[in-house]
Amino acid sequence: MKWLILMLLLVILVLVFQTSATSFGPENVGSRYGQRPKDLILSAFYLPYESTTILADRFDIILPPLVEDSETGILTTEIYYELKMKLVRTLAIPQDIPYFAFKSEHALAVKELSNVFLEARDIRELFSIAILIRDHVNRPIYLAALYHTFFERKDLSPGDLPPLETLLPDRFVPAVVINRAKQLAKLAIHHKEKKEVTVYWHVNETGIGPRSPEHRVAYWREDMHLNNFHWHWHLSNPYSVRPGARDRRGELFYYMHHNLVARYNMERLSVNLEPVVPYDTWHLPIDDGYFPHITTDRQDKTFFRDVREIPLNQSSYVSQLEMWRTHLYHSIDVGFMVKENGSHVRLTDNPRIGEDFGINLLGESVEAGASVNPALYGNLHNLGHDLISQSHDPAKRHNTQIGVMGAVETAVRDPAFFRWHKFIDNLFLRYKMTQPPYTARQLAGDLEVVDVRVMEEKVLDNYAPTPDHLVTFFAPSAFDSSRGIDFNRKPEDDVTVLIVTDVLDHLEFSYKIRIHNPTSEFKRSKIRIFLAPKFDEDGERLDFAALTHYWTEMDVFETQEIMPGTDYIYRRSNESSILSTYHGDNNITKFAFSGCSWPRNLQLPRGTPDGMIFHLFVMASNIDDPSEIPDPQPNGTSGSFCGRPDEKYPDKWPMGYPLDRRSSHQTIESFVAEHPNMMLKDIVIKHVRDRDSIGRQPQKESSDCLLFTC
Ligand SMILES: [Cu+2]
Repeated sequence: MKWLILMLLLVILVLVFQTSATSFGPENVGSRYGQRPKDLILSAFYLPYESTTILADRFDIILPPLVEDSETGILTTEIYYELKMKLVRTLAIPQDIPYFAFKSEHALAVKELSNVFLEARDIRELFSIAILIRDHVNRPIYLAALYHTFFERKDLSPGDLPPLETLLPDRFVPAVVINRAKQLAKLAIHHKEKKEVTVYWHVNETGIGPRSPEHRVAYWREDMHLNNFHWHWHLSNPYSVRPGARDRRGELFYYMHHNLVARYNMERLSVNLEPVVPYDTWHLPIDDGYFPHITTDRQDKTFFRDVREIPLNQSSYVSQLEMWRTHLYHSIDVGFMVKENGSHVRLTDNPRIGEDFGINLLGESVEAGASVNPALYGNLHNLGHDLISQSHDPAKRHNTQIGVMGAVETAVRDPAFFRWHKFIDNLFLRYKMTQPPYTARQLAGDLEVVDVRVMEEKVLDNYAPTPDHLVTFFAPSAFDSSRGIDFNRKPEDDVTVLIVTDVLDHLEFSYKIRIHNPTSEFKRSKIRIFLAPKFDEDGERLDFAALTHYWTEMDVFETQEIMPGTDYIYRRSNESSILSTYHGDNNITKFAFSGCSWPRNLQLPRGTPDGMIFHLFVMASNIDDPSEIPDPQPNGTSGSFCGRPDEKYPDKWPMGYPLDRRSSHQTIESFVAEHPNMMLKDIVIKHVRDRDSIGRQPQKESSDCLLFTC
């Protein structure tokens, strides 16, 4: 009997212990301070100065017993066995290394951790799990999984995501600036006088010196919002996502990166540089190195070499890349890919019912995500990032870290990113050129575009905007780094540390489109607006084929009903399909936007001081299904560049339609002249130094002056 009572007591004890260790449901997260679920989860992002115990106390969370970490001496939680078993890959990644998105072990760790976040019953449970494990997992991997969770969960919105630079400033800002911020914050905390510290970071403090021509476009490659966008894109559309969870994901990979490279080339033309040279001769050195001053450098004259890992079976070999490239080129040229079982799958962008877009199959195989045959087509894009990021120390002799090309939040900074992506883009364009030109029927539309006018909004008193003339300039952009850098603050120290730099910007503008509706019915239309430079680096006119490399989407949207006869369509630039609908309400950090959105400040290419001429292409196409009411753009996602989780891509045509294929026309002018539903307009983009210089005489641009001060 005594034994029986003892056994019973033991069972009760085990049950009690298990419950306290495994259940972190809503009942455990108190609402002592009345936190909204959104605020609760956002605090899980901010790491450095609030320890797990402080955070748990603030939110009234019951944690399992704390233990002392044998290495750091910090008191932290112990993860219960069941959870540990779900996070085997995640916990195997060392905590103090950057997150290498293009390495499959890292991508799988993010997937594993986000699955745990997705399984949580509600936000409170998700929060409890997040703070329970955050001391134990690699920080960027933890953040990547949380970001991905915001794109997946219906009870969270990507529009609420904090900009990544506020969480990981050291991935966006040179180390010297971070040190300056730390010094100033220390003084402010010590003297208790200032509530706000501002650290100015000059746009010329880049990873490339003014003696290199590449310095001229460093402001663009190193733009915080552009790097933030690239991070968001890859976490909203990861190659490891469940196949089918993102409609036309492979095609979107092509389309977003194509636009990124096309816009980079427009920027290069604006500062008198030739378009980027693709990196496709892999035994030749990449002339320019890149020293980002945030993480590892990449010396001059590095090139693709085998990366020999220990263990050796994780090595990457250049010959693998060459083999995959040959197989991909062959598939493009013969018009089909070969599946694992040997059957053929046709490559066409005019798919029949049940067939996939050829460009989507190619995109999935090139990146590589849900490839039709991973053994044959390999992992070209990801491995290229990997080889460049390790080209400075491929045999691991110097024990250096991987360069910026290995991480999605920093890759765009390196000029080699664009050389690599122009090679990838050319591979896709090789496929696009195999597609037959669109037929007259495919290009037709019921409505006619009579005139287009682009007008800046009149926001300055002494400046009268000129139709079809737009202005760009540099303007300050700030973010609050207080929650991403450990300033050794105590909770009562109320000091905000703003980091300010200049970014390219423009005045808001709008399109006024005059439409003729020759029918007797009210009709809706889908308007497609694209931009490309009119002249190349030698001042020659770009012909139809050359423009295929340049067209970039400015906006694609569905109109209201257009009445018979003449009607007008008005559209504001900030409503664009490449932007998210999120609008920051804080004036100081107004550029900080959330979710997956093309940077608002880079909506226009820079242009030149004298004014650079661009083609604006406008097409009124028919609505795919007139009975369908267009979905509003979800908060925090650009439909055109990022797609929508679990929804169809918002357009049925191949991305880039109707300018993504060859044509029998030599020039864009003759192509457009044949179609009354299209219109071509010259627009001029002028670059001035800053907002105060708008409307003044342009300054002379001298070749030896620093980019920013000219
Ligand atoms: Cu990318």
